[in-house]
Amino acid sequence: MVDSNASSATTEDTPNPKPDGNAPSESDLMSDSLARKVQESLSLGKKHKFWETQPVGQFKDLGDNSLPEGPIEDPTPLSEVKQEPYKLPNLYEWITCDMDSEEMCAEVYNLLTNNYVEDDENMFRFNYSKEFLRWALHPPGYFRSWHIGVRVISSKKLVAFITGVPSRIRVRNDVVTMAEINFLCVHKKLRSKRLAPVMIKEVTRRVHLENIWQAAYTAGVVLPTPMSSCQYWHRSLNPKKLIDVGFSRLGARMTMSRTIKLYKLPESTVTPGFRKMELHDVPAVTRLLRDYLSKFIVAPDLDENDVEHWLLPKENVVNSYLVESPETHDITDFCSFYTLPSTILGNQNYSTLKAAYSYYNVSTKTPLLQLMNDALIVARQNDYDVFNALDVMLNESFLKELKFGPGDGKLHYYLYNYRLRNPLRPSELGLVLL
Ligand code: MYA
Repeated sequence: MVDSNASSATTEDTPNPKPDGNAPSESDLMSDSLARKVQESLSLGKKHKFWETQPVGQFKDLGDNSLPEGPIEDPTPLSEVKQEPYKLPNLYEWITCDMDSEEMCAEVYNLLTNNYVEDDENMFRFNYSKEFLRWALHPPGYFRSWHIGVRVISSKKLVAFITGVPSRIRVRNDVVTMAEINFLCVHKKLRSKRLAPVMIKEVTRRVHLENIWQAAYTAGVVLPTPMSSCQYWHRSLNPKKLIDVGFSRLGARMTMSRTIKLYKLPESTVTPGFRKMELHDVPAVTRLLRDYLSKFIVAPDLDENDVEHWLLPKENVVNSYLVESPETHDITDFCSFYTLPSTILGNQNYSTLKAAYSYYNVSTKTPLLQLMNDALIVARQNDYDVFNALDVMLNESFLKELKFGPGDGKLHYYLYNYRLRNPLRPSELGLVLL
């Protein structure tokens, strides 16, 4: 659905038929289309004037396996990090955004609500809530100085924003402290004036000042060079509304009533012991998650503080459920999703699409398919219109069977100042960025 940091509307309302045995796999197709995009941009002589100057994998090095994995540039002594902010065009000034302040948070919310990511057809725009923004920007050990705004000096209007939060990300066997960069936004009226590169350089400088030299981020656009290219899948929960607002289309030979029947879910969850996560579950959930995430090449290194922050349920922000064995009381399975509504642009009848985004899911005893079906059921009970999931981790194993359909956009994952020898398949990725 709406995305450029996400994907866009489903192209059909029935899940895709399974590819035949000889067809290329999803991940082959993915890297082919990426390779095509890169080829195209190289042959067009398309330059990335900014990204070519940055320590990121460059397109010309794709396929060169002789380059070592790991940091591209060494850290510089902190005394050599530029002490003063980058220069902005004359009429603008930097600010550090205190998201605890109601006024500041509202200003950021308004900038993003009106100017952040839209789908390719400009039908939907992300509408991160204020509670969500506070949660996303205040994890353990966050730096206020990484929440950066740009104002017009005369009017004080906020016109641009970028953020970082610290996180430990494991790449193979190395746990690297990184910044997760998100919410880059330039007001629609100030686009294409090369403000984004200045924003990125300024956040980089402030990250360096904390002696951190790597970052992770996602984008809907292809930049030099994705570590993985993933796809969003969408599971209709409220098909009539999704069709009415143009998010999805009625499938061939489908009527509305057949479609509603197709996506109907049971009234209540089926797994015995399925319940909401609570504070006292943090240690058990941390153990489950750490064990699960160890299977992926790139994944966050979560401790109990991180799990408490990122996964303890928070109304209208993040939902987490687990399975507590009725016999042993062991916590055996876990699933979670976050809430990211989108504004529906220019529709008479509806203004908001309520979307759930699959976050981290772990199954050890309950089949993943059943666990995720229960997640769909609670999402439907809570009035979500659609449940979205990327094809990361083991998600491919349930998407088609649970009637998710592929979206038509991609989400590209990137690392800054860290080279991987080869791009990863989505199933090798254990990371979900907000
Ligand atoms: S992804 C979400 C991005 N936001 C949106 O899509 C919201 C709507 N769009 C906008 O607000 C603007 O179009 C933005 C660009 C701000 C995106 N990531 O100023 P310009 C490059 C990185 O003239 P504008 C998210 O938040 C573009 O290729 N670079 O363009 C993660 C070109 O460079 P080059 C991007 O359209 C962000 C240059 O900017 C993106 O007015 C991660 C043009 O600048 C993009 N999404 O503004 C940021 N879009 O010539 C990187 C365009 O080289 C973090 N560009 O091709 C890197 C790590 C930093 C920390 C490091 C610490 C060690």
